[in-house]
Amino acid sequence: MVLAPVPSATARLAGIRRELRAAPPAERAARLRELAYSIRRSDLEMISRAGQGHIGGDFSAADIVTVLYFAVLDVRPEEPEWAERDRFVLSKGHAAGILYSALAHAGFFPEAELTTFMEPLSPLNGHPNRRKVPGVETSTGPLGHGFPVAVGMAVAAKLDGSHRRTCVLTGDGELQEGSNWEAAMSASQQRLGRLTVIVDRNRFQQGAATEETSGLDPLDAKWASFGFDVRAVDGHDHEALYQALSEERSLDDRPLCLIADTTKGKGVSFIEDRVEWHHKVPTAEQTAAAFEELTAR
Ligand SMILES: Cc1ncc(C[n+]2csc(CCOP(=O)(O)OP(=O)(O)O)c2C)c(N)n1
Repeated sequence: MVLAPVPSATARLAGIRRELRAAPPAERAARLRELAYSIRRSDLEMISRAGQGHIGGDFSAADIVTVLYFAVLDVRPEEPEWAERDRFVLSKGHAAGILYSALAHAGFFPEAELTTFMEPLSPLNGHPNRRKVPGVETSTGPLGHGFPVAVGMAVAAKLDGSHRRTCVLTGDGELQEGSNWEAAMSASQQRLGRLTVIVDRNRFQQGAATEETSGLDPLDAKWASFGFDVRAVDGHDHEALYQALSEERSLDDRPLCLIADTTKGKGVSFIEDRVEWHHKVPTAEQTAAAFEELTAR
């Protein structure tokens, strides 16, 4: 099954991006917020229908992914392989649902396809597959793989002398995988100034808090010691995310790490900060209540 783009999606997305960039900050934030909550609602419906998914990590990443796709990344849904596109790698691949929802909202494929999430022949598997889903830059799922691949993409861009950006989203629990730190050393050694790693710092992993498992703090000092410029950002403040992700970076700057302070399950009161919602699936009643909360926000 091949997913086809929505007609005229490239022009539509470019138009939204242009408008958002030109808008006064309050208006930009309001529009991004509206989009992010619509993207969350679709994800909720997908997970509820499929009976599978990772709602906690999806919702903590929702605002970051929305700001990237609608205000920051230069991508063309009708030409997903356009060579000069900016790259986004979802290293925490279990959050596939929020990526699919964002890609569909951006027009990489019709939103109606989201109803097939997790069905046997659907391209929309539990982890993103670059051979099946347009817009997915690399297949992820095994934690600790996406960021190293993104570093390779940023090296390729630098060798090309290209200003295309590479952005990657990692989980904080994911950073317990040593491969990330090998990639970080390599990125700073090569001064990959157009590489941005965003850490979804929701302080939970599967089944426990990160600091109870294999603590990461002081995380900012760790990234700085690995040669990154480090910024803290509220991972649910759309304007703050937009500003942080729009910082001008040259090809030879140090790579950038944004530590995004997030809440796992953000947007639904009974899901927020509850460890069991890493991959718990809402009942019909919970889905209705969650949908209502996501609409009221
Ligand atoms: C190498 C590897 N080990 C284990 C898993 C199973 N797993 C999936 S999600 C997850 C927890 C990830 O935590 P974090 O990166 O903090 O993600 P978030 O809390 O943002 O969902 C684990 C252990 C995996 N996908 N890959």
